[in-house]
Amino acid sequence: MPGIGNRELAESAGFYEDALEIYRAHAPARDLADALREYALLKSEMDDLEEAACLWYEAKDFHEKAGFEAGIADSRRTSSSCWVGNCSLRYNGFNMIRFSTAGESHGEALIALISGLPAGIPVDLEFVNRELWRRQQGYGRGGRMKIETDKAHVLSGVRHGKTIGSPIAIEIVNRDWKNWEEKLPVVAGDPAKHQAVASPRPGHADLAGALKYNFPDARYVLERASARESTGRVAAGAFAKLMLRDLGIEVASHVIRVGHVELDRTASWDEITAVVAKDEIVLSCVDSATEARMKEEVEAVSRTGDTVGGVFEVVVHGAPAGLGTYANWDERLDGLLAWSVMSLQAVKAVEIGRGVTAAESFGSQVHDPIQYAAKENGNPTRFTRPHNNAGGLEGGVSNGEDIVVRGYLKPISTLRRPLESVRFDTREATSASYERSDICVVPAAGVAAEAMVALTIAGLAQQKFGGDSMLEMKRNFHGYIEQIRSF
Ligand code: EPS
Repeated sequence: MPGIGNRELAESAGFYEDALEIYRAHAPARDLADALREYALLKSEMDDLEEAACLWYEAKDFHEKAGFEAGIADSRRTSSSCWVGNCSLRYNGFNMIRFSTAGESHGEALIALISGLPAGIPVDLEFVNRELWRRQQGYGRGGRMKIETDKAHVLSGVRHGKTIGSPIAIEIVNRDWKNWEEKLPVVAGDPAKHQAVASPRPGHADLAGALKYNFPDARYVLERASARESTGRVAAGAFAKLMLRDLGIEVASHVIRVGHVELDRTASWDEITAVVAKDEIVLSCVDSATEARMKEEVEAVSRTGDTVGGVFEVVVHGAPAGLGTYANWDERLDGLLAWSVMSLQAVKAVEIGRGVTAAESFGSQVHDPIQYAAKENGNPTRFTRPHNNAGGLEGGVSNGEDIVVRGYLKPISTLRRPLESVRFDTREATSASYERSDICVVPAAGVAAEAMVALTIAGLAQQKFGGDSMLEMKRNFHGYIEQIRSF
């Protein structure tokens, strides 16, 4: 290999690159590793810490191949320090992912706008549309889902199959709009054709919304409060999932309760992903016998004109320790997750890990003992836990275990056998309004919650690892992973 000597650094770098090409093709692993280390030193001298870290990292791999223990440890440590140096220069606490949605349930379309994602995320539109399809599924969905085939029409921010760092605007057309154009026009239209929601439904936003916005009836309230809005969240969340997937982090959900029927065991990650991969979704329970009983529960309430709620569980697999922080109350991961899942329509409680059972148990039964798995040759691997009652976070910080968030859904508030209510116009006692709705939405709500969790985790990943491009983010991310591995 050419030495640094008196040559210009940049010229030397050129020589190293040429030489490395030949070494990669012909040299034994140990020699190539040594060459990579030399070049990494030169790159550090040139202040190109990112590249230096990559070279040290590669050197470590070849030292591993050559079985050179001292080299592995040295390269690993040096790679980490290069990364850390680099991350601290790049860190930008305000570099969060932002998203918002617009659209009414029976308007022309739903809109999702997401910005702050790095450039270079491979965009798989089939995946995005499958997520939208998953949100429409489940036993107990209403007639609307037979009308709609939700599809993402990407208007901006994606070119040639990748994100370009610009805001991404997505439109999802409401097919039902053709039935509502005259009932809900943008212009004044014919008042005789408007369709008022004359008496508020207990449990819905109808009454509080009408009072707040000074509407004569609850039509406009229903239009925006409807869970149809979660379509936009799922579209935005699919992009967050695509970014996370590029970092090796996956988000999935399953159903653990419908009404009185509960899954009485924990589900493995493989079981949950198998449920997510299904082409026919019933109630998204990992256990088929329990799912059959859940279905009977939905059938029973359907017969009596009632509705039923339940519990879904979202799991984040592959997230590193260190997302979120205990340092400030509004940066704690548990708080952020609770906020994002609780903001979904019909969610009335959020549980992190086994938070509910923890409240009625002793500390010795709840907390997850800490163990350490070392390889036979003494190389570090990772801290491990025999169980995960904490749900993958302690003190508001992810701890490297699966992050587990449960959402508790109230039953849908539109009842075919309506509860007592009052007419908006005359204040006379009457039954609550009824119009087409669902009987059970627990699997669909789980999909929407996956989106919210993915957006939260992706936002924290963007904040921690930064990066305008995926290349940059991945370097920072893998450097941090290496730092944790060699902790
Ligand atoms: C929903 C679409 C809605 C409802 C449901 C969710 O369609 P429509 O009102 O036309 O039947 O099925 O909305 C509610 C549960 C609610 O409370 O508003 C959807 O796309 O998820």
